[in-house]
Amino acid sequence: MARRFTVHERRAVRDLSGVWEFAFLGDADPDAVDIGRIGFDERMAVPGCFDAMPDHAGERGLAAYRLRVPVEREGRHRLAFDGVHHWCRIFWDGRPVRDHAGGFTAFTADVGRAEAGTAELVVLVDNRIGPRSPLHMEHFDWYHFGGIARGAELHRLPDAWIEALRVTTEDVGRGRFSLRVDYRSDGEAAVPLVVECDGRVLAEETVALDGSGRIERVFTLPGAEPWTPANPALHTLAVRLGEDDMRERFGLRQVSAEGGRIAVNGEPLTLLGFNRHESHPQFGHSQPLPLLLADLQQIRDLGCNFIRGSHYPQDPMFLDLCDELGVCVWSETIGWQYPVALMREEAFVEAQAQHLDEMVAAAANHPSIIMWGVLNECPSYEAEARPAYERLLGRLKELDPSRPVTYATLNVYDDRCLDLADVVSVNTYPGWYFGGVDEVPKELDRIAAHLEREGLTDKPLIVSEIGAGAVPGWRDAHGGMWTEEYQSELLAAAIGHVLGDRDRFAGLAIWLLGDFRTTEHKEMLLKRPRSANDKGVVDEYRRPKQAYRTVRELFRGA
Ligand code: ADA
Repeated sequence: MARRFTVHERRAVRDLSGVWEFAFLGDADPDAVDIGRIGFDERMAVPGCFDAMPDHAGERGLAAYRLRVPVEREGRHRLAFDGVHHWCRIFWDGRPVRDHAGGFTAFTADVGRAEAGTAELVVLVDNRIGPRSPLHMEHFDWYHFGGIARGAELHRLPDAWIEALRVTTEDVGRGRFSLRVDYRSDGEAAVPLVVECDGRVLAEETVALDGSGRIERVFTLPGAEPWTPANPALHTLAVRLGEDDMRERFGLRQVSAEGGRIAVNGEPLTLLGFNRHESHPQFGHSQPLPLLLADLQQIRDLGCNFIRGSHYPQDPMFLDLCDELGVCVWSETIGWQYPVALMREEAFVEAQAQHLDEMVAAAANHPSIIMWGVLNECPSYEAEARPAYERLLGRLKELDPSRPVTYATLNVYDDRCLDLADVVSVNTYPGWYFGGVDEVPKELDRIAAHLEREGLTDKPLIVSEIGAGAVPGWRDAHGGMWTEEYQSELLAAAIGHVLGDRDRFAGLAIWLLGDFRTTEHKEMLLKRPRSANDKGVVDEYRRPKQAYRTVRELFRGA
């Protein structure tokens, strides 16, 4: 996985990014494709989204990517992909090795023992909305781009190898943290384990690898600086197990959500920020480094301390940069108003659970992630949807008891699942889908009063979406809906109200940082001029609108 540090120094890792051979197969059924007969007469960038490129803009169908991969030495090999949209089947030397559904999360594909020489890697990628990728639906309010959108690597694994490292802060003041090393090995063996933190040896021992696949240790870093948004101190852990190694960066920090406040290391925070989509007219869901940095420069310039990753897990490099810059992140699974009938289906909930597992596995060590979320605006107001919420929020708690969990509710007044969340997060559009700007403070007060009546004041309340559309450059004397003036006025009202009552409002994530392309679904398109959700304070090319200055002044003065 492309990170801000070298993850493996000893393990042989080959970066597969570059220009691959490509063919667009259109309406083909992946089960019927003979990969030996594909004419790869095009070229495509990896990482990249093929349907954001001029030759295939807006096309849906099956695509094939091919790369000839040098294999330096014979041995056990594994492919690692950081995100492929939305469904793929991977072939190694003509042999199918894995299918994967759902973009935005990392997964691996074991290819077994490979001979030295050149292997042929073919990836069939399907960007059609359909049963192969049940997590994506056409009515969602964003355009689902397709392709090998994030990085890809080939790893050679020794006889015993590290699957994952998990670092959990146990006691910030004493610099105590626990480390879990998940490993796999071909057989039982006694191998050296060396753990270093910031170049200091914390453990050097011989461990007997058994069937448990897990080594657990607790360490202290006396006097180590904790991670806070103001001083995001990071520590680098290097673990060597036998012939293999892995590094991870972490921060000493604990998060709590009690007494109506979110606190990092005991310091209550008012979360101020935006929802952020990973979308760009030229790159789709692929996020080139300069783009990630541009977003973060604007996030910092705007005075934000918070980003909600709407509505799917964000790029690992973005999270690394948030760790470094002290930006708190809400990381959530993919979702957008799934119908209740779907949420009752076992196969669907299972697909969500697998995606959730992948999200946590890839991102659990980021100190910037201060809460996990699921299922944006799904029917949490329907009794039949509750089992899905129970299962998914419960799964998050099981995988990571150290972070609060939440979900953005579409209808707080009838919600039936708020007791399952640690943080109550409310999406609301006063002044846009109902009422005028004067409705903003009234609605926010109504929400707070409702939660008080329900006895839910111990749970911090976040306004997880609020905003107004503004067609870039559209200004007029009336200052009505779709103008930059109106958006600016509405956001000022929302921010003013939240900041004026920090005892009741623990945070605000404005909808939206940057405009993005929406779905082709007619019902949605008719509400989206320029085919874009244009509630951003910058447009899709990150050019600031009038509201940018307004928000910047208010957030910076907070
Ligand atoms: C919802 C949804 C967002 C977006 C927004 C809007 O709250 O969660 O993804 O669609 O509405 O712009 O209407």
